[in-house]
Amino acid sequence: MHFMKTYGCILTLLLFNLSALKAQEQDLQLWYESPARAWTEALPVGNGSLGGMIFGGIDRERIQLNEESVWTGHPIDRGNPEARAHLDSVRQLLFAGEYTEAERLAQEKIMGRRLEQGEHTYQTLGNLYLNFPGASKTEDYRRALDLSTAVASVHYEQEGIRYKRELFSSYPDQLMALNLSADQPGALSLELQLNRPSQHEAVTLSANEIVMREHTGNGDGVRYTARLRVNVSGGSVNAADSTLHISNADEVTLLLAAATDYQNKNPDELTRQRLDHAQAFTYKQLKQRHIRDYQQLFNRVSLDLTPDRVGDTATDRRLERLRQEGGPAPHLSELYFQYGRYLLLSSSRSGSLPANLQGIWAEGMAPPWNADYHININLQMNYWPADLTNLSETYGPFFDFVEKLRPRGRETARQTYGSRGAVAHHTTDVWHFTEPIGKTYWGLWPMGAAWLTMHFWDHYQYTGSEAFLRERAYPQMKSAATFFMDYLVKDPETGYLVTGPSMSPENQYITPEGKQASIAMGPAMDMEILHELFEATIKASRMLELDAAFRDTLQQLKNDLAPVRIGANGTIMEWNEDFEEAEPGHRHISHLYSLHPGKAINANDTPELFRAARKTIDRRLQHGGGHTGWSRAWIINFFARLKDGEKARENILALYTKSTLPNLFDTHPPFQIDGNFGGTAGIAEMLLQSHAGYVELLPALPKAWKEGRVRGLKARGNFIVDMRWAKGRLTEAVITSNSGGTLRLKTHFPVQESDSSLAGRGQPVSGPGGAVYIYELETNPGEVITLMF
Ligand code: FUC
Repeated sequence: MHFMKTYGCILTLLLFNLSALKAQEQDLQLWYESPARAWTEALPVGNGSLGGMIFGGIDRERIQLNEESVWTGHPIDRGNPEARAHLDSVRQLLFAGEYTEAERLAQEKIMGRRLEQGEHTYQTLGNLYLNFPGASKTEDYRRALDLSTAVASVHYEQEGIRYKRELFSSYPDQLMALNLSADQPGALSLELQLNRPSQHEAVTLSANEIVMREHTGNGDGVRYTARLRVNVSGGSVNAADSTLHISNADEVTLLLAAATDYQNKNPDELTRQRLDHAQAFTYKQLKQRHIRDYQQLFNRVSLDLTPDRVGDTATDRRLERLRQEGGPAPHLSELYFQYGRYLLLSSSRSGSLPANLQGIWAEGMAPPWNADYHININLQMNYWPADLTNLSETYGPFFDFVEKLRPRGRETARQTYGSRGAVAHHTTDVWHFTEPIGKTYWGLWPMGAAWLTMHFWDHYQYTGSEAFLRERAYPQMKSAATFFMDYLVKDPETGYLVTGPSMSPENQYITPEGKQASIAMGPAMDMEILHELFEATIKASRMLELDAAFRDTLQQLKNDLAPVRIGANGTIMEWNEDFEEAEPGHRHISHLYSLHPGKAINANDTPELFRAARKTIDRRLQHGGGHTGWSRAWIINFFARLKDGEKARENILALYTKSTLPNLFDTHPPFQIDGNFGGTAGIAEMLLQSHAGYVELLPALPKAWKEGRVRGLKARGNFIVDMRWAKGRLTEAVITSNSGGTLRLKTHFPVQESDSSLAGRGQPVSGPGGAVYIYELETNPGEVITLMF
């Protein structure tokens, strides 16, 4: 074995940092040769809460604006007061095989109130328009988003003058900045307007400000203020007819702040304070402050999958070419991966709401699904890359939000099920509702909170923060597990404990009478989530030395939980009876929860289920599965966990060619951001996995990525992993142990012998001779371990 500690840091620097920086400067740009014609061609900027989409128009620039808490509505009770009284009857009907009758009764008596589309919804903040009167023919146009700085830009030439616009949304200064400049003095003349498609906005003008205010939802929603301040050098500014006119300026900087009263703060004051504070800085300083803040997080990870660089092809053309000609497109994977990290940083910073179905970017007054928080896959998927791609800080808003569901969740548990603990169903919104709403075949699924809870445990595993475990993860886990202690029932036929009435999101099955039904007792996904939730909660309570009696009860219940089973066709049974799916190619592949994001289905512990999982995906795909962006992204993660790099890559290409818009937003269709985040996580899972008790290096490397390096991915146990490979073979890994502790390492290549002082600390558990090598060694906090293969 060859554990080389010496020079670890220097090597890391040489091998990873320099090349990574070079790659980032050159290639981490989305760029286009013409202005955006549609919103899905515009480029997004964001600071977690304040977002903009820049179109780059020549005679008219449009920056479409969002503020994450611009929501209509208010908290309302959406539950069905009759639910609890009818719960048992629905269960009995399901146990008796009266599926459609059970469904009818549940629909009538259990389901709560669904609001009309758009009643409580996220909405656009409005638009900032810049009109350039008399604009003439343009040359040398380029519109770009640089992921290495989080600055969008537009460059062009007109009548021999070169013009430039730059846009970014700053987290440290909580504002958006748009700077316009030209290479000749006095060349900038434009008109500015701020408006909103509601047409209920009130716009006021002063010498250098436009302020827009509104009580959204016609008075049922948040109040917002958007405040735009103009700074010009040279030229003049005049206000007239709700427009600011700027004439013959040398340079123009527009600063925009926006806020709402969602958190009971005064948006007028907040926006004024932010802009006043920014007056202390020049545009250049604001930009530097933004870039410094962004790069501290973004630069932790670099990915280089190809020695051949992309050359000079615009992003939309590259996508188009890939669609027509196919191809390995490894560089597109670098870009897509880093774009996912960019989007997470831009839609989820601490102190804000979590990324919604569209992150923070939504164009109109009634975005699809209200751009809310669906919690039967979508919100969860948004956070798959958070720890893995070393952006643990972006998780803050997610945990805050899930904790805020708890009081309502306790009320719903009591009212609907007569249970203690907290529950949430398939979706929620900024008003934190948790009741089952709408149709049974998507709404009657009491597992939302339980699944969200698993993220707390996972985050603890990645970060090793005992304070997080004690103060946040464990109380959340206890509350979720407590609900199921009261709620689970015994299946009279098998004696196992099952959930229900529930369903397998959002699929239906064929009843023995040939009818379609959705609700069932003990669907596979529910049981998989519960096995893992109970196991984690038991472990956590033991680690924290808390709640011994509670732990024992949980252990007994866990022993009695219905197991996951394989059906007659060799796939994992989606329901507790071997039903046929109404939609065998359904986009949700819920019964593989324990393959990903869960961990119980893996080659070591459950080889039969592992093989059946493969068949399950194949069956879904044979029947047209993966047709939505997020579904495709999940499939990439599944194949990564099945250690099938070729299949993972095949599905990555399908994601790019079938479910990606010109601005690289994922499309369901329509635009939905989960696929971006799921795809990003999938790429990382192909390179590094740590769910099964060890850190596995290059578990699913496809042939097309035969040369490459990655720096900065995070593994559970708080290890930071850098790797380099050539000809499809791992050559070097540098692992930084942030918290110390046991490193169990799994590789497909043996570590070479060496005379290093670390030699002898690791033991190959299997091999040589076998295809897999497992090393186990104790690490100290901060220790850097360099391994040559
Ligand atoms: C889930 C999915 C849909 C869609 C919606 C927002 O319910 O089943 O496909 O992504 O969320």
